[in-house]
Amino acid sequence: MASQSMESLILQLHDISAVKFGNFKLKSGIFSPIYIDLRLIVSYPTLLQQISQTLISSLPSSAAYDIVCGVPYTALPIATCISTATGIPMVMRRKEIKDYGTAKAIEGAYKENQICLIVEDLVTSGASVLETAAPIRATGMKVMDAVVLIDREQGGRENLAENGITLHSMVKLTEMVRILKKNGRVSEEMESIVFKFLEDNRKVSVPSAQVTAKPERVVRLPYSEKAKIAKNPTGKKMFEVMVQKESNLCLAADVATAAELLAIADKVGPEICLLKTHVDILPDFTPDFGSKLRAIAEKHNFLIFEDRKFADIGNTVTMQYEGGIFQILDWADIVNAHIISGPGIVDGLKLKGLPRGRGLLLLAEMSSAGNLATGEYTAAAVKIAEDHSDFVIGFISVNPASWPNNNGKGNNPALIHATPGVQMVKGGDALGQQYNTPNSVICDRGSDIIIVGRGIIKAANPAEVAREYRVQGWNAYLASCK
Ligand code: S5P
Repeated sequence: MASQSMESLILQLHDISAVKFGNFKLKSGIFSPIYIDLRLIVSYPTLLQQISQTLISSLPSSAAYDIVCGVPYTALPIATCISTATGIPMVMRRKEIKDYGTAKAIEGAYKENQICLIVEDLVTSGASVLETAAPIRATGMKVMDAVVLIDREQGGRENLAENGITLHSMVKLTEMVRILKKNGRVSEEMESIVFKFLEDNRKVSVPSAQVTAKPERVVRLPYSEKAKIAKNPTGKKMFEVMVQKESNLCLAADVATAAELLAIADKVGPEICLLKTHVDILPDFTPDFGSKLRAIAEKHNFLIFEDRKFADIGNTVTMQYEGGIFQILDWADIVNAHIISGPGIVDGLKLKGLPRGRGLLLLAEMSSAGNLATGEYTAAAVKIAEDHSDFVIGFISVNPASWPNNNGKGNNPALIHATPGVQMVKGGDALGQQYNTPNSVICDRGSDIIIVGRGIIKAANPAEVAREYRVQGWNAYLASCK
C-alpha cells in the first residue's frame, strides 16, 4: 500500500502536469494514453526535495552505497538533492564526450571499489540505467542498486537483474494510475485504457521468441585454436585479430552517409575485430570509399564485411560481387550470401573471391521474427559450408548451440558464427528485429562474434559504449572457454 506521503507526491506530480492522460505520440512513433515528463520537477523545489527524500527512504537497508550518480539529465537534480540531504558524495556522468579517450566520462572524486547508487526518474527497459552503469563500472566502482521514481514494469527490473543491478522503485506505474483513479483524477475508462496499453507494450518489449528455455552452456575451442584449423586465409585472420585485440565485436555501421561511416570506423576502430557495411545505403558513396575504409581498417587492425546478402544464381553474383559502382570484391574481406538459390551461388562467388583470399559467410539463421531460415534450411547451409570449406568461413547464425551435432558438422569449430540482433537488454524493434544480450549470444547460444548496430551507433558516445560491448563479449567468451 502506498503511504500517505507518497500518495500526496503522486497527486502533486499530476497537479504540475508531470503526468498527463490523453493521446500522445511517443518518440518511437506509437501513441500512448499516458505521458510522463519528470523534467518539470526542477521548477518545484519543495516537491523535488520531497521526492528525493521519499526515494531514499524507499531503499532497503541492504542497499549500501558510498556515492550517488543520477542518469543524465532528468535525474541529475534528484541525485544532487539526495547528496546534499544525506551528505553522501555524488559523481556525474557526461553524456557527450567529444574526444574519445581524452575526456572523462565520469566527473567527480571516487575510488576503486566504491559502491555507486544509480538514481533515475523513470525506468522502461532499463537501458538508460545500463548506459550509465557501464562507464561507472569502467572506472572500477561497483554498481549494485538503482533507485527510480517510477517503474513502468516493462522488463526493466528483469533486465537490470541480469546485469547484476537490483532495481528499487518509489512507485510502479500501475500503482500510480490506481492512486490517481482513487482520487478522482482519472476515469475508470482511462484507467483500463492505460492498463491495456501497458500490457500490450509489455509484450512488445520482451518478444515471446526470446523467453524460450535456456539452452545448455557451450564449452568452446579457444579462438587461438580455431585460427590454427581455419582453412581460408580470411577466416584464419579473423580469429587471429580477435585474439590480438581481445574483441569479438563487429560493428554494424548502418549510418546515413559514407563520411559518417568513415568517422565512426576511426572512432570505434580500437574496440572491434570486424566492421560491417551496407554500402548501398550511402548516398555519398564514391569509388575511393573502399581504399579509405581499408586504410582505417589497417590502422586499427579490423576486417571489413560488406553485408551484401547475395541471393541470385552463380553467374549473376559473380558480376554483382566484382562489378557495378561498388566493386565490393576490391575492398571487402568478407561478404555473405543466402543459400536460397542453391550451392551455385557459392561456386560463383568463390570464382572471384578465393583467388583474392576473401571469405564468405552463409546466412544459416536470421534474427528477425518469423524468418524462414530454420530447420532443414539451416542444415542445408551447414552442408554447403562443409562442401566449400576453402571459401566459406562460417555463418550468420542466431543459436548455433541448438543445431544438431550431425557428426561434428553441425558445429565445426573451424567455422565462425557471427550473430546479429545484439543489445545490452533483450527486446526488439518495431519491425521484427529481436535482440539478445552479448552474454547470452556468446555463452548460451554458442556464437563467436556479436554484431551490434543501433546499440552502438545511436549511443551518445559510440566509442565508449563499443568498449563496454567489447568487454562484455570478451568476458562471455572467456567464461565459455572454462
Ligand atoms: O538476420 C540478420 C542478419 C543480419 S546480417 N539480422 C540482422 O539484423 N542483420 C544485420 O545486422 C542487419 O542488416 C543490420 O545491419 C544489423 C543489425 O543491426 P541492429 O541495429 O539491429 O543491431
